[in-house]
Amino acid sequence: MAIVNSKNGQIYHHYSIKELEKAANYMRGLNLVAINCAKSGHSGGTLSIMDITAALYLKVANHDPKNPDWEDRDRIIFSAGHKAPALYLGLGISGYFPVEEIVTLRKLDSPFQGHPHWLKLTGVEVSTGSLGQGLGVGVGMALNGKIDKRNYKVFVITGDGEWNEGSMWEAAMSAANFKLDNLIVIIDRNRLQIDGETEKVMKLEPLKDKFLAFGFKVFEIDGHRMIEIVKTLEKAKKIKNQPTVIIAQTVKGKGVSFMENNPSWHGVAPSDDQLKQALKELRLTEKINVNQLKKKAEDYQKKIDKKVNRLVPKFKKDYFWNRQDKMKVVMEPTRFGFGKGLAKVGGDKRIICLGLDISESVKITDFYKNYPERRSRFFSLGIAEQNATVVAAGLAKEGKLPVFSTYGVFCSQRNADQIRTTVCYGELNVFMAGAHGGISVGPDGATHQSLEEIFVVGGLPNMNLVVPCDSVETEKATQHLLLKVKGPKYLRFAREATPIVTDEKTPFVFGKANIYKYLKEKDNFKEAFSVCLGKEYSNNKDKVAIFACGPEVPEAMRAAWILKEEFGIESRVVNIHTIKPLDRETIIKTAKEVEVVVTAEEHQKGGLGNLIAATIMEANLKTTPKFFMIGVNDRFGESGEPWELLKVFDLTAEFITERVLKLLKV
Ligand SMILES: Cc1ncc(C[n+]2csc(CCOP(=O)(O)OP(=O)(O)O)c2C)c(N)n1
Repeated sequence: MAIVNSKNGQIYHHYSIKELEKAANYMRGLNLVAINCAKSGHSGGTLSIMDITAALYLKVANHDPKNPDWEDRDRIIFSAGHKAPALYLGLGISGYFPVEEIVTLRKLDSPFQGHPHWLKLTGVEVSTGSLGQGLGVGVGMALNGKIDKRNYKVFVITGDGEWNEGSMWEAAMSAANFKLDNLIVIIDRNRLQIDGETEKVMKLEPLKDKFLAFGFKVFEIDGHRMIEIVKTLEKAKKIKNQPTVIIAQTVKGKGVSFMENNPSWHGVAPSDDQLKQALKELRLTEKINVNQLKKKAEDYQKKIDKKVNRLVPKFKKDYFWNRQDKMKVVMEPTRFGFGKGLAKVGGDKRIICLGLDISESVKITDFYKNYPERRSRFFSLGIAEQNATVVAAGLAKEGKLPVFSTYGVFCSQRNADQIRTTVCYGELNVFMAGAHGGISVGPDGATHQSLEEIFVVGGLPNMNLVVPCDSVETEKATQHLLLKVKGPKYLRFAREATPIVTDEKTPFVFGKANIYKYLKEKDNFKEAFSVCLGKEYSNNKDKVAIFACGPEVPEAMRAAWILKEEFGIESRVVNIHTIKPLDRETIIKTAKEVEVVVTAEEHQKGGLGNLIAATIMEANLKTTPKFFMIGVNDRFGESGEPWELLKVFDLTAEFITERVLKLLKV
């Protein structure tokens, strides 16, 4: 069938193959415009799945945009959630909303999140983005169809790299076990994932034989030949007693010459010139009014800018980073420090690095980039965080120093039980580097914004946990953890460029906090502060202490600057870079000396804050300071620009300052 009136069964329009091809081409064009407007997004993998998306939404799947919750609709799940724009275009082109609205993709408050969220956009069946989970949800929905004796089908779109995840095979096993003939799995077999060719990253072939052995009906098709796509999908709907998999041979970046088969286009947006060229190649220059669409996106962003600006507390001057002639900072992502640290100590033959298909971005490749001889100590495990954790455990048990790194969410939570029971219980020497921590990951949205590691990892016995404040401190922490700390260790760092506030001379003692004191305005922000170890600090004039970790340390320092310059309030900033073991001595000493304590973390409120609060309370002081925690307030993140999100989530210096003033009743 197709798009259908759920009330009377009437099909709204019978699409011909030609019309479907045209629609897919148009969707490709709009897709690139939206990604260009967002300045980020997945060009390659959306283009490879676009023909199948058009066929499903316009021709094969039964659904009714006027009745999105129709119980008998076919379900379409994008298990590969990063292909979200294709899903949005499928919905838009079918009439769920005016399709041009997609130009607000990845912007703050947009229903078109970086990864799909079913509670933000009607028509999205399931929230996805963490690879390897959508297929299992599809199994559940198909099972429900059987239980309730409904005739709907469940189509699940998966990437091919996604099949590195063990959970995909668990889901496949259960689909065959339950003979789910209402489940149709589609593999976007474009043979590329982030780290390169699927067969080099983690061999998948012989894929067809694997599915046959699992008990699937298997079709192999050209995923860009519309007639073959439609015919095969229709055939798949009629298969009985077993689930179907369609291995669709596709080309990543299909339709745009410079994107085709080029892994570097995985997660990159086209520039204006590249967009122009792409639309020319797609013969859409006359059909898509780019200027008009870009204006729509810009107008939306202007509204957002206004809203965000209204939220931020105002002072006499604009104290935001590098807005004044004085107090300048250099910015660098903390992940660079991880790469540099790894490169420095990587000559130690015991160090083994494990790649998890996001290697370049998290900088683990710096380990061997300038040292080809180390390449033999780098192993790619693909998108398989659980396996990496236990493989690392095995290496550690044999005396090696294994390191793995991926997005903090997948590095600490996908594999939480492996970390707990195998690594921590066994006290194994595994280095886990949780990259891209916090909401400042930005437009990727909630699925990729790790906000819980301090709870999840910090709560584990035997764990060592460091959250460094800048790239220099990250470099020091990397080297120290790797070579000097025995046992499980987790390092949390971020993707976005943040101010460098330490240097070679700044002390870094594992387990011991540093204290910063704002002195006076200087040309260079860093030089406006003195810094020493907590136990060496003394100042009886401070009324306020701000305890912070990670990139909230520079924000806390900026708050100290505002407090002194605008209100004459003396404060100190305590950099708790080591969360575990905690520097209780400095925390208690500080609590005795100040009237107000504020904690600041780019994390769910309480990761750091609860630890500081508990330490102070357990000390049973004669007088306890007033207390407040700054952090993400028990909610998920969302898409938006990194600094925009820090403001919306009340995490910048202006909010810390405002809170201190409230507690001091200024
Ligand atoms: C559990 C998990 N690990 C890592 C990632 C980061 N990531 C996003 S896309 C991607 C590669 C996906 O490759 P593939 O499935 O082949 O999709 P395609 O190449 O078609 O875009 C990775 C590793 C993620 N989203 N989820």
